Amino acid sequence: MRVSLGKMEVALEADSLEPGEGGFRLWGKEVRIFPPFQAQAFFRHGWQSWSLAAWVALGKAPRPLLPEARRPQADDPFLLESGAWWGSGVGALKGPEGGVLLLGALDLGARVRGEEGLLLGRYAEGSGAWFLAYGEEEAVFAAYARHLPRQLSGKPPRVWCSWYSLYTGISESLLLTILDEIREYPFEVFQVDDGWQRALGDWEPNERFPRGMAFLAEAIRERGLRPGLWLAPFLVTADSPLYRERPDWVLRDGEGRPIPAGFNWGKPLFALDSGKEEVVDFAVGLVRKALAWGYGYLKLDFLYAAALPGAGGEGRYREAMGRIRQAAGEAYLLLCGAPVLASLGLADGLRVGPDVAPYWDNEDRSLWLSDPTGPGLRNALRTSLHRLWLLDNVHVDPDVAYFRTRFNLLRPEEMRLQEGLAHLTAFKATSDPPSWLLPEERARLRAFLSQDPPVRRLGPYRFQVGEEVLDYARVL
Ligand code: 9PG
Repeated sequence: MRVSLGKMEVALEADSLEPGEGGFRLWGKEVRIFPPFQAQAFFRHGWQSWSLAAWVALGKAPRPLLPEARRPQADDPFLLESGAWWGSGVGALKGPEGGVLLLGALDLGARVRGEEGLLLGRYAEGSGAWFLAYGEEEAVFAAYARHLPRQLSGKPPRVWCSWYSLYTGISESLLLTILDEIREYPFEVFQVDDGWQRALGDWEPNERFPRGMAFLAEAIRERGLRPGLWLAPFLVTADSPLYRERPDWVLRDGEGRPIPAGFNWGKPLFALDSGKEEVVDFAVGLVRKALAWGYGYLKLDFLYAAALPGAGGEGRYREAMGRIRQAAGEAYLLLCGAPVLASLGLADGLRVGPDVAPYWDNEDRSLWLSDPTGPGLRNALRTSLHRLWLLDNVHVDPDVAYFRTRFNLLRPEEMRLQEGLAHLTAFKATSDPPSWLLPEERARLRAFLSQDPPVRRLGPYRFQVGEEVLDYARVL
């Protein structure tokens, strides 16, 4: 078959096709598109929030991650293990004149491979629909995004999040102190991150929260803020009571061995089997519990654990998350570590990159382990910048901005890039306690929260944000 995309004729193989808005719709388990140009670059879209999204050079094969870095929390294992360039759900080739040929799945569980003369799309199971377009980069991604689910609930929130300053060292008394410190700043959400729970799977407050989570939520609300809470509903560790009590809930391989679902906090992580109805009931119950405590903003994290192949993949993830969405009602759901395309329409906010950190890059990990998903500002900016085309589908969360120079190795111009990205997405968050800030840093934080400077795209990696021109080229 041949189709005419603008002025370009493209040969392709698919079961069927028809013209659609901004391009063509194709159908097939596997579709092949043959660009009439020699592509130089491939848009490689990682599976979940933390996975790499970027243009990569087709001349070079993907650098295999060293085994230490080939962790299930980095990406779809299939993508990590392949010697070819594959992406999750969507892929694109850039022609010599800069024109972009995009192939994007319209159903779940698809991968796209890029070669100099081929774009190949394949559904892991069954068959499905595809979108094909050619044109200017921004236009073709926007056209694809219009075919995907969307749910936009007003403006993104302004969040104080405990993670990137206190990490797991949070306590009721420390958070109450910070609540007082931020009184003068126009935050909307005060989000308690990881560190409040007894264990993964044991979602009760630990000894550092002596008056309980409902008490803390009430204290947050009294200060006019919306209480936010971090949960990882589908994770468990071997030292958690849940692991002993419900061994049948742990996702296992054919031999009955627990499937590794990552490594963090110095121990292996395991997934709860979202394919089991009881596990989804448990996750829904957990969300209900947090809502009953008074938390109206939930950061649901490590969600890829509910979308692993053994549990039923993205299809099962969407069923499980659909039930959570329903139980959550009007509460704000920020999904993190989440399969990106499969989360659209269910998430209010979606983390679109790896974690920021108070440094630019950890070269031990990014260079020597070839891992682009570790914490660091460069990795976070790179992937988030390549997912801005989702801005009309979901609140795009590029992670927190830093204002502090204390406990921070970032240069001011690096911090500006993250601050600018927050203005671009309108999702404004920080973890800096005002008491850590110098007077001029406090003023900057206040301005960040209270002003919405006009943003204009000057080029793929150049933006005008208010008076400033921000150039993200050094991120690439
Ligand atoms: C809490 C944090 C914060 C953060 C989340 C998530 O091992 N890993 O690859 C890994 C990736 C991200 C991560 C933790 C571990 O951070 O993105 O905002 O909530 O959990 O533990």
